[in-house]
Parts: sequence; C-alpha cells; structure tokens
Amino acid sequence: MLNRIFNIVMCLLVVLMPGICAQAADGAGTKTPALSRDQRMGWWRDARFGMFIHWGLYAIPAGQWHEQKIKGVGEWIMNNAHIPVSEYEQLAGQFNPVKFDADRWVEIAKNAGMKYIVITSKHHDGFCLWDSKVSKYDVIDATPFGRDILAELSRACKAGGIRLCFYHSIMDWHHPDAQAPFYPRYNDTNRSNPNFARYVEKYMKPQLKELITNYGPLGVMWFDGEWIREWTGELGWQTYNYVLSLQPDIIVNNRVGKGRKGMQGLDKAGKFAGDFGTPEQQIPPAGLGGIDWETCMTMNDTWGYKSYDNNFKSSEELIRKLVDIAGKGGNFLLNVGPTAEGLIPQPSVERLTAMGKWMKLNSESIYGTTASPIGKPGWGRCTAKANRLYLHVFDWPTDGKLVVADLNSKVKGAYLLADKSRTALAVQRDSNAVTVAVPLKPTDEIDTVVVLKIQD
Ligand code: FHN
Repeated sequence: MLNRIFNIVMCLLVVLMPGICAQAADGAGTKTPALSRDQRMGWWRDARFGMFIHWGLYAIPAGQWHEQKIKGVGEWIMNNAHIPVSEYEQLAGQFNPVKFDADRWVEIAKNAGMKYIVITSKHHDGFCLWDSKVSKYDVIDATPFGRDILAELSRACKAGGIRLCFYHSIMDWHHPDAQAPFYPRYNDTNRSNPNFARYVEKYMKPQLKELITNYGPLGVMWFDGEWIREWTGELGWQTYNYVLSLQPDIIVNNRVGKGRKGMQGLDKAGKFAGDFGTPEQQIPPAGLGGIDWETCMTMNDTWGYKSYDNNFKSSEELIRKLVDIAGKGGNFLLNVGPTAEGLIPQPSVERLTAMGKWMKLNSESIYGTTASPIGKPGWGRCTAKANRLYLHVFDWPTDGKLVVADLNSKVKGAYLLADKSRTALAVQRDSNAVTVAVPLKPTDEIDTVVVLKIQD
C-alpha cells in the first residue's frame, strides 16, 4: 500500500515538475526553464534546414498599391504605401486562397530536405492566419476563405513528420492598443487608443496561448518586431517564461528580447535573450561561437510575395549557403512567400527541388553535423559528425589531389559520399596536411562531398 502511495506521489511530481522548475529564479531575476537548453535544442541542432513562410493579406497587393510599384519588401506595403488601417483591413474581404494545400506545402519542404516550417501566424500588419478568439481580424471571421490555415498546416505537418513553428510579430499595426502614436504612417488616429500593457495582457498573451495549446506542440516560437519603443527587455523575459510555461520543451528565438546587437542576440544588459540568434539576410563570417544561431534569408528580395520580384538566387548559391551555414554551426531558414491564391511561387519550388536533389545524396553531411574543425578550406567548406569529416568541394582540383591542410587527426579512409559502393580513395599524410586522391571530375559541380573517416 505504502509503495503504491509512493508511486502515485512520484508520478504526480514528474507531471508537475516542469511547472515547478519553470518558476525557479536565476541570479538575474529571470526564470530557469524546466528543461535545459541542450535538451530543448536537440532536434533543432540536428535539423539544420527549415522553411520560412511569410503569408498574409500583403500577398494580395503583391507589391503594388493603386497601380504603383511600392519599394521595399512586400509584407511592409501597409507601412511603405502609408495605407490607413481602415483601408488595408478591407483586403481581408478579398483573401480567398483557394489553391492553398497544406499537404503540398509540407511536401515541398520535405522534398527539399527541410525539417521544420516557421509560418507567420501574425505579421506586423496584425492579420491572423488562425481562428483567434480575441480577434475578428482573422482568417475565419474576416475572409471569404473561412478555413483555419494554421490548423490545416498543423495537421499536415504532423502527418508529414515536419516540426511546425510560428513566427509572431510583437509589433502590431492594426490593434488599436498597439498602434504607436509616434509612428503614424498607417494610423487612423480615430481608431488608435494606445495602451501597450493592455495589448500584451489581453491580446498578445492570449493569442500565444491559443497558438501553443491549440496548434502545438510547436518546435519554435519565433518572435519579431521587438524593436518598438514599448517593448522592453523585462517584457521579453516575461514572455519567454510565459511561452515555456505553456510548453516546456519549446524553443524561442532571441527577438523575444530587446536589441539584436549585431548578430549576437544580446539584450541591453548584455545577456543573451532567447535560445538562438537570428542573423537576417547574412551569414556570420565565422559563425557565432558558443551561441546557437539560424540565418533567415529570402530567395529573392522580399519575404512576402511581390509579383514582380524576380531577383532569385540560383540553386547553386542556395545549396552553397546551406553548406556554408552548416560548416559554421548554424541553421538555414529559407523563405518562401506564397501567392494570394495559396501557391508557393514556381521559381521557389524549382530551387527547393534542386536543393532536395542534392540533399537526397548528401544530407548525411548536413543533418546533425557541427561546425568545421578546420576552418574554411580554400576549395570549399567542411562539416563534422562523430568520426567523419565531410569535405564539401566547391572548386574541384584539376590535378586529382584534394589537399586538406591543418588536419592532425589520424585519417582511416576516404570515399565520395554520393558513391554508394564506397570505393576507397587513397589518402596520403604529409606532416599536418592530408592529400586525398580524387577522380579528375566531380560528381556534382555545385558541391561534391568527400568523406574522411577519422580515428576516434
Ligand atoms: O520586418 C520584418 C520583415 O518583414 C521580416 O519578417 C523579417 C524576417 O526575419 N524580419 C523583420 C525585420 O527584422
């Protein structure tokens, strides 16, 4: 009997522990998460490659307002074209993406080798892609479409084995409590009634709860729009803890905090806010030693769809960026901006297909790898995992000799990753360099991967 009582008490403790631990305060007066960062970050560090999706009402004007091409990124059109709230919100009445197919989006991401999707639950324009109980400005209440996009994507991600994550903008150009009086580009003064504390308590937090409890479990809560004056480091830490109290194993990006000082993701007090840094449209030249990070990047020059932006990076550039990032220990969050009909634009699909083709043969050299232990070799990049070094050769040697400088570990063998027969390549050691005898032609012009087996 005593044993049974003991067991019941222990079981209750295990269930309640995360909540209890989440309350523990650290020296800076903030809370310590129930699970360690390493425990929470495991899947994310392995994944290395994810899809960013910027989708909302801005896909309808697609970069044009009253027949004028509007400069800047598509999802900022409300701000950049000075569109008043009362005018912009009428776009909701036209939002009817009948070609939206969540399974197809998941399929496109999976085929590219991506392991997670981060979609804009709400961007700066305030429009919500789910059925929010605290807003009428959402896909169910305000559009003829009337389908819960996040619910459909959540189901498709679960079925497809992809982690679903939400981007959520702290800044909100639509909510009357959140419209900044000093930033009047889109304000209808008769509508705005700024009370940011009320916005946080009565709107933002309830929405985060809906997103995490009704559409989760989520991989990442990815905040943005934290630079506004009203957002403080303290609010950042409170929100971080709140999100973790709702889902103890969730990951939160640095933009929950204040100040993305450079790429380090430090808050004003110099303390790292959130779980990973978010360099935007850039790859740190030497990674961000000691900090988890993820480069987010557009394929063309916009996040939200712009019908006339055709300045797409090539597949070669994108594959090499993925490899460059993995070789520096980071993740790559690559953006697509679906159309108002609900389609991922064809140029994006083509590039993702090419990346997937490369990944099908070479993903072992990306997933679960860590940064290069030999820096940036002249011929390409390097990733590492267990007792393997993956040499990503961008510039294939014309003399059949691949020289790996500054390598002191004992090399037990070498082969081409794409060669299923694992034919051994001859390796010769020469003081602290190793030379691998490679075929005269690469198997892949973009990146042929040579594997070095290293002594444990
Ligand atoms: O203003 C946004 C922008 O629209 C886009 O969402 C990017 C993605 O990281 N973040 C913001 C700027 O940092």
